[in-house]
Amino acid sequence: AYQGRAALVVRPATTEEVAAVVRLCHDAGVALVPQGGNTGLCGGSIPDSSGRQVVLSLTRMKRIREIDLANETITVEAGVILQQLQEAASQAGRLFPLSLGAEGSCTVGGNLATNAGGTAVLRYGNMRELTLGLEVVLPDGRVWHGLRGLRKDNTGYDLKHLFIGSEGTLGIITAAVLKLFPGPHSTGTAWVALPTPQAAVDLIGHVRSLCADRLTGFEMMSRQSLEFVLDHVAGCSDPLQGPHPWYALIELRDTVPDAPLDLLLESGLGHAFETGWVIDAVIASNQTQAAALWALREGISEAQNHEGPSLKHDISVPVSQIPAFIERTDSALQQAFPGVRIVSYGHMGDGNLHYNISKPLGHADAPFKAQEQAIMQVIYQMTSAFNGSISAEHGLGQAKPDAAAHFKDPLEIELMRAIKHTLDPTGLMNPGKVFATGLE
Ligand code: S2G
Ligand code: ZN
Repeated sequence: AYQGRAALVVRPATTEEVAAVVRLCHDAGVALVPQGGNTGLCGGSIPDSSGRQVVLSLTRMKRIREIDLANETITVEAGVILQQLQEAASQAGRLFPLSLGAEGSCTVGGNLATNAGGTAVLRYGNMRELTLGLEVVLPDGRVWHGLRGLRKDNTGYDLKHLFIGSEGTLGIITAAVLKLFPGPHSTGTAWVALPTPQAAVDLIGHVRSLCADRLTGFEMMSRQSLEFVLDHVAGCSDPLQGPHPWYALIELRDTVPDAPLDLLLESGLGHAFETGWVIDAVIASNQTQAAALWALREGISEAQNHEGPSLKHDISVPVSQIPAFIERTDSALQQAFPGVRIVSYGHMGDGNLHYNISKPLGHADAPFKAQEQAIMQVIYQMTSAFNGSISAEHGLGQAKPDAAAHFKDPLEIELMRAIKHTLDPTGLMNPGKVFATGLE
């Protein structure tokens, strides 16, 4: 989706090498574009077309430096692939909970730079909540050695939170101390059909009151989203009879081996049937069936690409407002752009919808793509009207700085610029990202 042309790509293997490259670029006035797994959806790791920017790839920094079981922490370098981190935690009998579709190729550095979310935020939080310490190469080449594994440290501003989510515009994250959690020994997974998004809101409230922290995932998707997957993802089939307007994938986890999570799901869903929140349901009877249900959910992102351009809108509103947002935005879009196909799905428990738009059936790509800005305006204006965010988890990159400048409070942009000018006065760290042109 984004093209660029780098003067060169540098692949340092240690923090000292990263610092040396940054110092050289700083002294030479050359802009740097940090890059991890390059799986971002907003072009945050792609250089501009000038051919003058240097891509600094963290992919050779792959060491897992330390696992401290008693402190429940793991210290990893930025180039470690998320799946490798998950496996290292599991081999140590622990869980590192961050999980998202790109986990086979995204890097921990990129997860930190974008404050990645994914499907377990409901229980464990974003990358921000999973991080205790950072090592960062600052724009002038100095190294901040902040790799502390402390859960309590009230000695002034919590500096790591400036760099988490800064998308490489304030410095280069080279390592982190991350939290580990007790590994789950029981999992319960259900796929349910719902009449409305409001039923999903009612259901998640009920399940959470019943299961508390054992509720680790609650993903919602529209029938349109499921139909794309059934049409384009091999090996996928509809778990229930007949089409239904909405679906939810519910996951429970417990550290107790053989915990009766299926019974908990059955009793929770029994009440949901009585109240009409649920039309139909299936509970996975083994891990294979559970994985097949997750494949339906994780397949949506890929499946959209088979239906022409997918105009992505990663928005969040208060959970209670999701039904009204969907109703009002769907009708506003159909009125202005009749026939557009709305692929509405996402992390219901976080109030985070991937509200993606595909072209009307039979229409050509180009005229639909030409409506991208107008469609985006309708969706972001409605998001704003619900006091939501125009980028819940994917960040701003080069795709959304203008929208952020338009929809965010000007005072927030001013404070962000003050921080940017303090840490990167020469503006060489990932220029053109996060800030709109002229606002850096
Ligand atoms: C997800 C992936 C991006 C998209 O699947 O949770 O974050 O909207 C999204 O296709
Ligand atoms: Zn997502």
